[in-house]
Amino acid sequence: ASGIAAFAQKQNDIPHLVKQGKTSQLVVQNKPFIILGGELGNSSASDIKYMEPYWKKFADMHLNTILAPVYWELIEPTEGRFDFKSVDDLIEESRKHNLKLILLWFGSWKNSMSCYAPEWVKLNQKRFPRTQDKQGRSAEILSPFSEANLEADKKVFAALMKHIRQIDEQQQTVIMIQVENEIGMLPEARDYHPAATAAFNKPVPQELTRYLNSNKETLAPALREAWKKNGAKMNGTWEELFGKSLATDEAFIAWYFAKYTQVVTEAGKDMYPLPMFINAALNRPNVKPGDYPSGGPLPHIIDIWKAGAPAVDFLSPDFYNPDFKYWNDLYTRADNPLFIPEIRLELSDASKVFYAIGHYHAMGFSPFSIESAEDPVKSALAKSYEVLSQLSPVISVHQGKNTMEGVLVDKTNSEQIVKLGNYTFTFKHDYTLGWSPQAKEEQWPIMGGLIIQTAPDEFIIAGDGIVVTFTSNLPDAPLAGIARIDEGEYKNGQWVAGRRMNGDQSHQGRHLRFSVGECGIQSLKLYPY
Ligand code: N0T
Repeated sequence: ASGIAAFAQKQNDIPHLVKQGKTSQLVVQNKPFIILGGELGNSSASDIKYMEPYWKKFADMHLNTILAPVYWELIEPTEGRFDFKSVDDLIEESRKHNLKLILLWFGSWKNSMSCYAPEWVKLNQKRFPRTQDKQGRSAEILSPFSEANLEADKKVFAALMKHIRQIDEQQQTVIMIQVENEIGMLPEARDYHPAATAAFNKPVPQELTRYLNSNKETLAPALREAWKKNGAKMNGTWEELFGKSLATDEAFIAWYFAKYTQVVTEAGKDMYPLPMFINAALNRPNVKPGDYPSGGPLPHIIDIWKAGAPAVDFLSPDFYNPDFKYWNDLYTRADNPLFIPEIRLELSDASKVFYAIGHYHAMGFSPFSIESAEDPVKSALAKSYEVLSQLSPVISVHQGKNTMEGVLVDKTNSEQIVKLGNYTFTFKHDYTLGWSPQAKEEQWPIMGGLIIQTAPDEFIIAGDGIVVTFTSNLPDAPLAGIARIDEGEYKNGQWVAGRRMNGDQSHQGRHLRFSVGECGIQSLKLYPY
């Protein structure tokens, strides 16, 4: 191979993203990889002994990836002196337990705050300035308007990525990096440090106005409105272009958070270009900027982040909010594949993961504080992950294409229609049958599943607590009958059929069903008539 070809091959070898249809896949060791993950509690990865009892739990739960923090204060206790023991321990244990790692860079910012900055940073506020409120009081948030703050973060992050390359480029245990954590401004919508205010009164950088102008059709609605109102004027201060409002303050700080994170990300990628993403603490409706972590990579300002931080591969939602669909819709875009790095550890996760992967073709899913999982959450998630790990090779083939869909049902939204090929599928919550005694209860558990079309008349359906009926879309043969249903498993990517599901199991040829708690995979062949 020529030098260039060999170089390209080598570049391709490290974990990277590849476009497939409407999404991007994570490719690890040259195979698509679906992240069946869990994120560690914040302090758990600081002591490898503390982790000892949990590795077996992760195996029992069929996790393939752990999301674990790297703490600035631990890896650079003294300026310029790096100690990567905590990272090395984590990589070594993950390898022993056959797990991949997504490292979370707890650097300048962690949930808005800068609590992971080392002492030598915290104690030297003159050199490492903080954000200020309107009264000029400092918060424990490193100001994004300080060159010294940026330099310090850049240096340590670059050192970290260089170290990871040295110890892991061969084995590739580390597959992605989250840069910072839930960046945002509190308790004001923007920084009032004099350096920040000076930037606020300067013209909006051309880099941003140009981006907004050339993307004006696809901007997030609020931003599109603001931009229209301003008449697409290219020159002026933030308030001249966007008006005097908290929303403008937030847009302003978002831009500078994005620029800072961009520089940190680039410094890391210069050493080792793993895929890198940022997570967002979602805001709540009718809460004003400053009352939630403002200026993070939120949907209403996502374009500012895209413009300011192009080195960041994608932006991700952390779910501690209701409205799973609402937020996922906003984070799934042509320029943004969905990954869910955090979701509150609860029973519905076992269903939501099917919907995330089936409907949004998500790259992966990861409940928070995974080491604390106990039954019934633990076993429900374990079952979903087991099924999804069997299915991963099939899912990977269909990711980004129109041959895979997902469903999520509860008592109020108990039915969902899916069209695939020549068929229409009606997915209902299992309790709509009224056959289970629990169907009479006030609350129904959230259930979910996914469907993949593998041939014109053949489908794989996986999930829990769903019942599926079918019709044909052909005008001269509007009905659909079951040719056969088999329960089964994928072993090393090969389908191995188990029971033939007929009689009571298919309601004498009327439906396909997973009763609540019976998570599994069934293969279905239909015929139109
Ligand atoms: C998350 C986690 C961790 C009732 C919270 C969520 C993690 C961070 N932050 O345990 O701190 O590192 O990314 C903040 C959202 C809380 C909303 C609570 C609503």
